[in-house]
Amino acid sequence: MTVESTSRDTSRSSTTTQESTARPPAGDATDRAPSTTTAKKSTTRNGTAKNGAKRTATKGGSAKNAPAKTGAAKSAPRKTAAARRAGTRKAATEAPASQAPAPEMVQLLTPEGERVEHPDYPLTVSHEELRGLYRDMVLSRRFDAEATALQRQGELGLWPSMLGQEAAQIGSGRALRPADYVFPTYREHGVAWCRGVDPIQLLGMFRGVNHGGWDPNSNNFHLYTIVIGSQVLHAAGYAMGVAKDGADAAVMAYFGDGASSQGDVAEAFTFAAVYNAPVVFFCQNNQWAISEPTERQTRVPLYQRAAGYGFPGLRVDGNDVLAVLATTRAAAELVRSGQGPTLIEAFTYRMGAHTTSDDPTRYRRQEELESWEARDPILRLRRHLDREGAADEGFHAELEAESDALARRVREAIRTMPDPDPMAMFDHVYADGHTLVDEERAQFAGYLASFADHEGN
Ligand SMILES: Cc1ncc(C[n+]2csc(CCOP(=O)(O)OP(=O)(O)O)c2C)c(N)n1
Ligand SMILES: [Mg+2]
Repeated sequence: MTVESTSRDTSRSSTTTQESTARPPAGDATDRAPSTTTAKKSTTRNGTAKNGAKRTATKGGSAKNAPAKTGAAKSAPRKTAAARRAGTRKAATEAPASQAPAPEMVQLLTPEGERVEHPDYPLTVSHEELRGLYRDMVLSRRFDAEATALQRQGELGLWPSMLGQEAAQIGSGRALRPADYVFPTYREHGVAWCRGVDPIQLLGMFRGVNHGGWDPNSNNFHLYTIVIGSQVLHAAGYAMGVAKDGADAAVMAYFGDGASSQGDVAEAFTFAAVYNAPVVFFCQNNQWAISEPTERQTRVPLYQRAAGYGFPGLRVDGNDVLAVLATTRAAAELVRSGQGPTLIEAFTYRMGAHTTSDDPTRYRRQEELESWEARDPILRLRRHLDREGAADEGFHAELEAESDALARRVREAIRTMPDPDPMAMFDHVYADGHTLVDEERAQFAGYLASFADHEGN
């Protein structure tokens, strides 16, 4: 389903490069006219599951047979494998899912920045609100770019960039109320921004100086979760608690297209559905799970999975901040009103690398990237602001200055971020202490004290 390590990425890259060369550019569906399908209607749109399962099995077999070595393109065994893959693709192309009309998608802003209406998602936004959304997106992109640069300079061990996903994150983040609770993955820097988490706090874990760096209860924003999909199950459980408390809050479970294949996500869907839990499952389908394209996760559009669990699902243009805002607001309202969970698939694109350890040129085509760059979420809102005359030069100049100041603050903060006290690693293992941990603490203290230059901290 997904590729775990960088080394395994590399070993598979000859396969994935070949395969992705032949696949149609991801996200062709975004080029189509905006949909008029409601979330309710979309729950009935399924029916290819049986064939899908069959095809998946065939493709799985093909992947297993793929050569493990890179650079095999010119060798004979590679040719055989390529032929096998071509056969697999043919089978997939002939399958009904590929011939089905492009899935419906809610859109309120075209890539040219033109406002369009959707009968189920009316949205009135003032110029001030538009500027606010634009500011959020610009500043979170700047923060993200700065973090990527700092990783390159050795200040962070790793950074997962959110480049390209700003509309999905800011639109959904700004749709929430303070009492709502968010369970993020590791890439939700824009959502963290909306929740009021100081961006500096996001960096500690990636610098290796703490395990999270913020108090989840201060902003109702849980710690980043690296274990794919596990936070979705946590969110479902939390939402079940919210329902029992009778609280007026929505729970947001963020996850990716790759995570949608995890058992934890399936279990979360089941529990949330049968317990009517107030959770919005928010899947950012950014088209890739490291080097694996979405077509390796599913044979039906991801939002249609909701139908099988008995709750509504919809696909929204994830590069359209207004559509994401409107659909997430509606979904949050729905779950708060006690009608059970709902699924939003935000159809977007990861424009950068999976993380700074990844090299996407090994497995995806430049044309694909360019087709999505033309739909850049920030550019789209900028075009809309210009059309509307909603922001003058003064606003943009001020924003640029604010952006530079944020970048400076991030750089200064990371370079002065204190290293942790090594003894602190024992502090939160158990809430009330434990004899084994006490022993280990004493042992480690002795070890540290054995160094001549040890200063007692
Ligand atoms: C349980 C588990 N399996 C594998 C991994 C390795 N891994 C890290 S990110 C990732 C891909 C996730 O893709 P997706 O859910 O689409 O999220 P994205 O990174 O695209 O935002 C994988 C497989 C992991 N962290 N946890
Ligand atoms: Mg993904």
